[in-house]
Amino acid sequence: MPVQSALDEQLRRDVLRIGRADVVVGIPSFRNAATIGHVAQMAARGLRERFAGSRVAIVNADGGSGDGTADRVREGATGVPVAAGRYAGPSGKGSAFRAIFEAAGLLGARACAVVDADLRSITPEWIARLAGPVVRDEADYVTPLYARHKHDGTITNTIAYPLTRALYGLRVRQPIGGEFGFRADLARTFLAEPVWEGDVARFGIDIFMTTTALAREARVVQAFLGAKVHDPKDPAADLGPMFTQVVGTLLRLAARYEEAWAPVVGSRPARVVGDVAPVEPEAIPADPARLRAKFAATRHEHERRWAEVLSAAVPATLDPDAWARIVFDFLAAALRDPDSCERLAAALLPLYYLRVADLLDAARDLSTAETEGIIELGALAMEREKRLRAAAGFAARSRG
Ligand SMILES: Nc1nc2c(ncn2[C@@H]2O[C@H](COP(=O)(O)OP(=O)(O)OP(=O)(O)O)[C@@H](O)[C@H]2O)c(=O)[nH]1
Ligand SMILES: [Mg+2]
Repeated sequence: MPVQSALDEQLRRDVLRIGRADVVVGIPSFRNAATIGHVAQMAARGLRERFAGSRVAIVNADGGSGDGTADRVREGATGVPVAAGRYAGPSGKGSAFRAIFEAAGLLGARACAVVDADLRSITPEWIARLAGPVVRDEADYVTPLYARHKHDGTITNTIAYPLTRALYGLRVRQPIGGEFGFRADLARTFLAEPVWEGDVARFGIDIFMTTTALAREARVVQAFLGAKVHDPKDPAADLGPMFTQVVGTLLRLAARYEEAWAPVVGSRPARVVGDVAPVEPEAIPADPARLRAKFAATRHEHERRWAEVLSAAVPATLDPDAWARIVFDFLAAALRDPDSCERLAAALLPLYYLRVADLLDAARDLSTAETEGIIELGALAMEREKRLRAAAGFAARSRG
């Protein structure tokens, strides 16, 4: 249990009133009144229709929206008890999850699913696929698998997926997808980690959960969910803070779990629950020129650190091999000094802009499915880079 509760009074009261639930759906929110009613409605239907006979509940942990978000949840969740209130702790999705973990523990839940509050494409089946494998004791941790537009998920495609795959050896395609299922035991493990004041309290939460599950050898499966349609973000405008939170957390955990991943060579596929049907995701605009401009505008701030970290000069374009070398140089620096992970992630950001620009150019005339082939090449490059470095030791300053 955490030293300080992550539940505010209202949330705790609601949870205690509900008493017990075997299957819990958690929804983190911050100003999602326009969309969360639908999410609650689909979650309630999924729980009622697909877990009939189990005690179920919905927990909404909110960041202090003041826009009626909690009312929309209570209205939407017909026939399912709702606990809704604010979480305590730093503002962010991770703090909301921490409150959901704590609530699931108090409710004595066996399985929990979490879904974002801005989802438009969620159906009751999502709840069945996320929580079902855990309820049936076929899995400890369930990640989402969806068709995403080739311009969406750039943090996933450039680093979260390929690096997590190369390190821990499992091909979890959406390690930071936002929707998850997990055993309550695992939620207890998450809660016990001393991470709740930093980036994990914000958008580092997803990579923290997935990495913790992988490093502790939980049984991980992927749930096919069709397409993810949610409130869109402009990749050039919004992704900076999210990148540093996700990548800072990824590097820090890599330092912590080196013993778990160092011996892993290559990777194996992760099991998929549910039929994978072809889906055409909504198009997302992207502008490589703008990303290159951001790279050019911010590189000078970081060149000193690059000189310390990188084993070669930054090439004009970042192909999969060049990018894999850079990422493993940063990983090596993180292993040498785990307390520098946030600063390292910030220094990697301009290089990520450049890598995304190159990826967008390479995918310009390709379909979403064909782009997947490019992502695969990127992942294989990371696996190769890991093999090259293993002999010298992963923290070595540069390759001999
Ligand atoms: N409680 C709380 N929830 C948050 C906060 N920030 C985000 N969330 C929730 O976390 C979920 C995901 O947030 P989004 O902003 O949709 O982020 P995302 O979909 O992962 O990011 P993109 O893929 O870039 O669109 C949503 O349910 C948000 O309401 C916050 O500060 N507090
Ligand atoms: Mg979203």
